[in-house]
Amino acid sequence: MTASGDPGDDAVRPGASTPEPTAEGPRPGGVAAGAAATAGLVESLEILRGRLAAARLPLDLPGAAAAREDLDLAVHQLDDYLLPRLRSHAAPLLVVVGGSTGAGKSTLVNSLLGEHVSAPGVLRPTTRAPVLVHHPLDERWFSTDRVLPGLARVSEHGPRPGGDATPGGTAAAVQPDPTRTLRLVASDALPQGLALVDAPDVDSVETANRELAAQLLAAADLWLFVTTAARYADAVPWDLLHRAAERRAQVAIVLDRVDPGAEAVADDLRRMMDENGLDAAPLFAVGESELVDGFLPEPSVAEVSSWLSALGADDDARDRVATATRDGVVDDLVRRAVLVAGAADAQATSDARLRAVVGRAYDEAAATVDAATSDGALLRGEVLARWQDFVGTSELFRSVEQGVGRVRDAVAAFFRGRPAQAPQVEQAIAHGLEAVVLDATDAAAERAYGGWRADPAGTALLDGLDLSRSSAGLRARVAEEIRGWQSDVLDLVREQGAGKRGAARALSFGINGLGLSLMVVVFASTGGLTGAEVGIAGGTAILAQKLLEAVFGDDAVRRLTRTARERLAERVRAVLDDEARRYTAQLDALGTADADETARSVREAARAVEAAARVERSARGTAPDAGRVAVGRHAARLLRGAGWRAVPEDEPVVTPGEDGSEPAQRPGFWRRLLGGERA
Ligand SMILES: Nc1nc2c(ncn2[C@@H]2O[C@H](COP(=O)(O)OP(=O)(O)OP(=O)(O)O)[C@@H](O)[C@H]2O)c(=O)[nH]1
Ligand SMILES: [Mg+2]
Repeated sequence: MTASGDPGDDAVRPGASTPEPTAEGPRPGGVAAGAAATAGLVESLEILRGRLAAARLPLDLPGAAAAREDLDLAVHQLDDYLLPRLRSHAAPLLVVVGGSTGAGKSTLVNSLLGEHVSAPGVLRPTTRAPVLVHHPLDERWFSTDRVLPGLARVSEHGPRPGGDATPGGTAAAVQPDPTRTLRLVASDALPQGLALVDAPDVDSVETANRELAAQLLAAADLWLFVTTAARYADAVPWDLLHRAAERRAQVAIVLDRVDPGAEAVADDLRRMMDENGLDAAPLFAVGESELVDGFLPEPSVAEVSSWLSALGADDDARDRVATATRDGVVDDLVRRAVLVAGAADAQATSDARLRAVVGRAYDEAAATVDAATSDGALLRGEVLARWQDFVGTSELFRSVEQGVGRVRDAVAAFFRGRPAQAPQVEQAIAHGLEAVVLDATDAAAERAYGGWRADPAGTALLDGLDLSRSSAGLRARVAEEIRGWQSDVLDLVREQGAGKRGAARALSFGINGLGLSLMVVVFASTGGLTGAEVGIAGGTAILAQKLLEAVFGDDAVRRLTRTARERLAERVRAVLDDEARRYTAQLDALGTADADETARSVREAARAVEAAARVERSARGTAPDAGRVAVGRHAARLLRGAGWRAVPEDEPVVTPGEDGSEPAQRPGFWRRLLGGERA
């Protein structure tokens, strides 16, 4: 979200050099530094937001799900709360009424306003679309997507009579998903500078409700958390309250529908709050009573009402609440971003590990093929038999022992007489070679698959893919590459002959024979192999080598052998690479190869936020009023029940500390909330 075009933006954003004057006139000199520091913080947060939004944690590593949640929360924290809060310092304080299902949240909101803005109900969950109530003059802060940009606005001017809270005037229009909308209600009953949100239940049976409730609470300057005697110890609300305490979000708790004589419950809740980092949060107990026209009696809501009214009337108090929550959220965001960076590093490590498993498997296959095609192993069985059919006679061998000039003639004559046998040798070689490559490739697939199966991130990637075996078209592909190589070999021989006048005659008839000879030499080209040592295979190779040397000379044969081997290795490698890519393509699609870059950039941006926050906090020390607009001065309005005086002003109205000492005073509620005073 950007602030551009936002009428409510009070211009504390990057590049805004001169802060706008407040209602009190131009800001003093020290304020400029404060505004610049705020702009610096906003800028660093925008950079972090961009990097977080681009971050992906797709590999299913242990802890990745939690990190993804952190990532999601961090982006929401920025969009829904932090950036809008910083860009629009003067925006009303957003008080989100959240809590357990059916605890009486909507009834409480209606009762505080004395208006039916949100429909309560016996069916759970009742509230799906959150209702945001604001003073009519505060509408501009909420009608744009400045806050909660993901929720569509449905505007209502004033509550509907009889508590029918469905949006009016749009009956014929397509109803949007209630869990993705924000109903805006303008109400005179609310002080300017304070907005109330009636949220869905945090422990809803509906996932969308739960998620929306959590999102709304994360967007709040202040939580008004409603629970009951039956639910106050439930796990889900406490999960949220722990998170609030962790990030120092400002919280007040309402224990609703307390039966007479059940005061021990309030004490127990107070104890839980103290033990769980919410010792500074006020607790209000609202007694169970008959509703009148759907409203709680005024005395019942008097405490909550007075407290909220006091907050509405006090600029400094609101400012401190908002600042305390926002500082906590900045710190929480940095912590979360660092966790995300750690998770991104883990993704990069895992990506590299999975690639290495595949790399090793197919490198091993290449090595196996290399060994099996150079140690003479191929020169057995069918290949040997066909080769012997081809060269057959020892006559040739004898002529090879004679002078070079005669040999070429003899070779030419020899090959001329035996064209029919050549294709059979070629075929036998192709078959043998094919079997070697296929075996090695299948073994590599097994190893790669096994390696990925043993890795949690790998297992998830294999789901639904048939990667335990080589690809279906492998046999045909290998056969094609081998044919290609055999033709490479013939080309090599042909090229070699073309540059050598004396070889022309031998070549005119003997291309195939010389090509086969070269293949045979390749298959026995491991250093040190001799006929005596490797028996018949070596002997076969020696004859082939002598033939080639007789025609081309020693050097040329060495060169030809090396080149032919290289061509074979290249073609095998191409096949293996394609097979390996079936695995690595899964990782490529996820883009986890450069996750370490993501980690680095997120970490760097988080550090920059940390530094900018430090600057902003110290600048605030010198200019505490930076950006604040004096709304509260006009907000003498009291919420319903606030004027009720059931207890004298100086008597305790909130459950005091366990030892009963220092009872809280009504005017001090919000001061305790701000941590300045302890009950
Ligand atoms: N008698 C009595 N009934 C109440 C009181 N507070 C709420 N109720 C009733 O309890 C039911 C639930 O109240 P809601 O205000 O809808 O509760 P909620 O927390 O908004 O519920 P969800 O939106 O579903 O989470 C409704 O039928 C209310 O009329 C109360 O103090 N006294
Ligand atoms: Mg409700």
